[in-house]
Amino acid sequence: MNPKPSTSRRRWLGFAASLSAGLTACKSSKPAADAGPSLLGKPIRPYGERSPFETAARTLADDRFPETSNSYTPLQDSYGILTPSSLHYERHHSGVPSLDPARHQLLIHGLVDRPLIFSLDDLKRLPSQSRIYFIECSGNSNGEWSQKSGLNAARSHGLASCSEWTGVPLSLLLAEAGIRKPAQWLIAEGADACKMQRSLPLEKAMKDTLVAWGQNGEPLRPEQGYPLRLVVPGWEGNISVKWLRRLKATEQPYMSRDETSKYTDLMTDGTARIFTFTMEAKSVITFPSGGQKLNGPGPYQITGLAWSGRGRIERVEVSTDGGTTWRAATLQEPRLPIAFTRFHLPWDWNGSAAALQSRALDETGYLQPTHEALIAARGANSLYHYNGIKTWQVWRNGTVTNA
Ligand SMILES: Nc1nc2c(c(=O)[nH]1)N[C@H]1C(S)=C(S)[C@@H](COP(=O)(O)O)O[C@H]1N2
Ligand SMILES: [Mo]
Repeated sequence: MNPKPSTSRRRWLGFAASLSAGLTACKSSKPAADAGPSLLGKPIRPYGERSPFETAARTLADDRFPETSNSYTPLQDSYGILTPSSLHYERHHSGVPSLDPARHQLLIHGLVDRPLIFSLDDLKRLPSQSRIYFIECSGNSNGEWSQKSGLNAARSHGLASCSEWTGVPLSLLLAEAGIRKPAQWLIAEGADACKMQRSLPLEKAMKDTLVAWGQNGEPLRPEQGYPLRLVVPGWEGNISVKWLRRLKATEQPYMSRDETSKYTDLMTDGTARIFTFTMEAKSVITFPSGGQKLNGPGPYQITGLAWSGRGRIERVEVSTDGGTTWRAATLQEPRLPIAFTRFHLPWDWNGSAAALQSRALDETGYLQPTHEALIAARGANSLYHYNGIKTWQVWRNGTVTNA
């Protein structure tokens, strides 16, 4: 054996020593009055809550009208690939309606052989499926167009979350109703005050769209569309209509507010891209990320999330020198298509300033672009569909800021 431990090994030993010193300090300085193993603990309870020591929460957008606003998932505090339902980001155009599942119905009509009305009970008698998908608002990271977006990963990337959704494939309901020629679109409508409407191409409706009532093993949260929502995998969040009450088969799209004046991308030549549904490959480092602090040089695990609306994440590379050199990160299995993928990379921080970046490649060969490449392709008028490479700046004192 090498009699002289390497510097990095010595650093590890120092790290471990300070860790155990910390643990001892914790024990003696903070005797928890009600937590001793010999004392009787709290009684059983019907619905679980997290430890009172945990405080991660959604950040509410600073808005005068919280009913038409949004909240961000604290990605910087996340583990694994699933977002707890209580922390799933929210985006509401007219608040969260209170709907009685016993009275809620879904109407399918328009160019169909048999107009149908389904109650929740009717739907639940059909063969259901559970699938893990991310949902991302196309407005996520919109501040990054000017590189002025939020201080932390919630603010910059937290309009994206990943849940297991349970429901029935929309194709099954459409087969029951019998789509008539020349229908090419479905108009989906929500039961909230704005009656949100989006036009969904029939092809996507038949391919993998779910009519979902379950989220992470229990009913949808009211904020996520209770009791029924569309989940349109990999497409901009806006089309996953919540509080779903109606689907109308039509020949043409409706050109509703949310697909004309909103959710379109204004190009530099004055034209607008429209029906830009797919959320393209994107990634963000969640540790170390803005607002966090590194406790001195030494070994760390860089970690983050990558996702693509086009399918599986194939590779994630991480740079600690602002994109000059890249190293392949380890991808956590299972890598599910159209779901968050967790990546890790060990990093021995030498204490000097570092610019951390990640870039994702999906199974179609699409590589997440740099900020500059995205601006060159789309201009800077866009509000939606920002997926450029994100930089976090680590300073010599260990603080991490948005760059
Ligand atoms: N009925 C209805 N559906 C809706 C919305 C809405 O305001 N009303 N917001 C849309 C937008 S813009 C997004 S990004 C997603 C957000 O879903 P979440 O709140 O479950 O994260 O729902 C979409 N579906
Ligand atoms: Mo959205």
